[in-house]
Amino acid sequence: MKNNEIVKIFRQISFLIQMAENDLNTVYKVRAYDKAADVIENMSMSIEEIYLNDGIEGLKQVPSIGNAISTKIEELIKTNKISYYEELKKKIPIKVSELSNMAGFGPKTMKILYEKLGITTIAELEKAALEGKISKLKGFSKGKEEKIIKKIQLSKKIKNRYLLGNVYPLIKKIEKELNQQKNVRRCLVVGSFRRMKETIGDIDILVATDEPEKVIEFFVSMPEIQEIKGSGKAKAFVELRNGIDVDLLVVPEESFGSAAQYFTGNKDHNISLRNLAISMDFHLNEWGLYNKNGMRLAGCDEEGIYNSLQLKYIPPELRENCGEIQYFTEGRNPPLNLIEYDDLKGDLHTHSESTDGTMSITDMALHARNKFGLEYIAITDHTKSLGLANGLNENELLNQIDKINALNDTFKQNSISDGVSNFRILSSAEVNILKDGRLDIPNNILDRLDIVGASIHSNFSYSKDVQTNRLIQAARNPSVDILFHPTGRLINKREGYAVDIEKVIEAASETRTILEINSNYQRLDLRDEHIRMAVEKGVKLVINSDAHHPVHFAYLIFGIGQARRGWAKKTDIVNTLKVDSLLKSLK
Ligand code: DGT
Ligand code: CA
Ligand code: CA
Ligand code: ZN
Repeated sequence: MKNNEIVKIFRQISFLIQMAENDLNTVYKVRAYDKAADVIENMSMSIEEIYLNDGIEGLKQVPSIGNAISTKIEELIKTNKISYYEELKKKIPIKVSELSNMAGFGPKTMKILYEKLGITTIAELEKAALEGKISKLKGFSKGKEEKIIKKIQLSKKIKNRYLLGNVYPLIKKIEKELNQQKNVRRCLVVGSFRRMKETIGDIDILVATDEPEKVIEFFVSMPEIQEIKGSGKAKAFVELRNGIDVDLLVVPEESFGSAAQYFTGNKDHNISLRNLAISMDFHLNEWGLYNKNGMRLAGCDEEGIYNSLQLKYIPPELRENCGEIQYFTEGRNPPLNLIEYDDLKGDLHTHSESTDGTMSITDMALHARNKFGLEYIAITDHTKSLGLANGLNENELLNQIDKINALNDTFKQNSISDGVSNFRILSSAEVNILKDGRLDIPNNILDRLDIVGASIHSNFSYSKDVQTNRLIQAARNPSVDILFHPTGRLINKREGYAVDIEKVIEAASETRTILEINSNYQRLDLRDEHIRMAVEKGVKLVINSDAHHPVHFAYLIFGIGQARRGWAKKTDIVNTLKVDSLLKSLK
């Protein structure tokens, strides 16, 4: 029994309980299954092995797995079934594996559709929506029906792609461990992962070694691997416990550069590069770059390949065949000075426990400074019309300013006495944009804050014109410095509201409003091609974590990756500035 199979079953049980049961215990049961699924999803050990070695007691050592859950796991491993799950499926005979995966489409909605229209599969759901049956139900509308259709179409398109942030920590760990092996000379994760693409189909790992068999033997026995799908002299093909496939490719060291180039891709970039080689009477493949006499010109490192083709080195994030080969032609263009992974000095979008964050302002600041090396953060708690997040009203905002001023004073004093670097908390807010583009806090209050971000959190179903106008109005507001997550998308889950991004970029340019690159790996909003449009128009950008917990500062690398994919330079990103220069640069 694989970890990801257990996770799937637990998530389905949670979904079915919410459809089938409604008593005092429901909430607790649902939470127990959800938490267990979250934990198992991120484990590097096999749950089955833990059980086989140490029994129920072993399972109970795993955080979030208690009595009830461990007995269910035992039953599953012993009998291949959970009778409680079978009962639930009998009670609610829907195709739960399909329907529970449609995020944003919860068990409560599904319950109504099952009871009123007998819907049990996605195909039936799509048919009912297309026939207009759903909008006729009480509590449903034409808009909701259209959303269902859109969601089904989206879910057909995105099958089987993983979010970069969901696999990143585990893959980096595997890369590091391979690099530490004595017989591994070099190891690099290539493919879409290296290009920092927002979603990943499979993982490609490249290793240079003189002892391929030994390395492959080590790799396929790593605890993160749950199934070996194939393995040969220079290759292995496995599935990790979280379900993602990995291709391991082993090459001799003298071909490491050409193989890294080839397997980093993308495919179209490779084809263009190969054509360029052909036009110079060369030949390029994963083993090296050769001239017409078969003499090897380059291959041990990527720079050598690019330079021999009279190109400057092209960073992986740009290898999407979007004009990079023309741009990087030697002697043609000024250097790009892309934003680098250590360029950020601050974070202008973070939440505290005053609203829907989970930690105090002090904890957020200390983590930002001590663990992530930042010099400043803005606390951007939500504002009053966002009831769900406990949004702050005018008075609470003013109180928060006082609190932040006091904290800044202690930071100053401590840094003088401890000799540690000074840190600045900026007072701010994530102000909610209302239906008509006005804000829910008046300008005379906003002007007391150091910096102001604004974003849309509701009324996603308005027309493109209305949404675009909301954002343009917010940009035109003289108190608004930044538009947060401008399109509202959630990758693989929600397309975001309809918006004419070109017009928003134009308005940002006219009003000197900064646009956000939200680093939360579910958002990455703006997306890469929008970033490139904004950069071309000279619009300033900010890379923010949107941290609701101090560990979320780690998301910033995904925002930086996205910014690089959008060809953003250090000078395009305002939070590469020192705090004083940043504040001076605001509109
Ligand atoms: P993914 O896995 O869908 O997220 O995207 P990639 O880019 O990682 O694609 P993948 O895993 O199929 O292949 C890894 C790299 O190998 C790809 O980026 C470029 C290279 N490659 C694969 N197939 C071809 C091909 O037919 N021609 C060329 N020139 N390169 C290829
Ligand atoms: Ca891949
Ligand atoms: Ca692959
Ligand atoms: Zn936020």
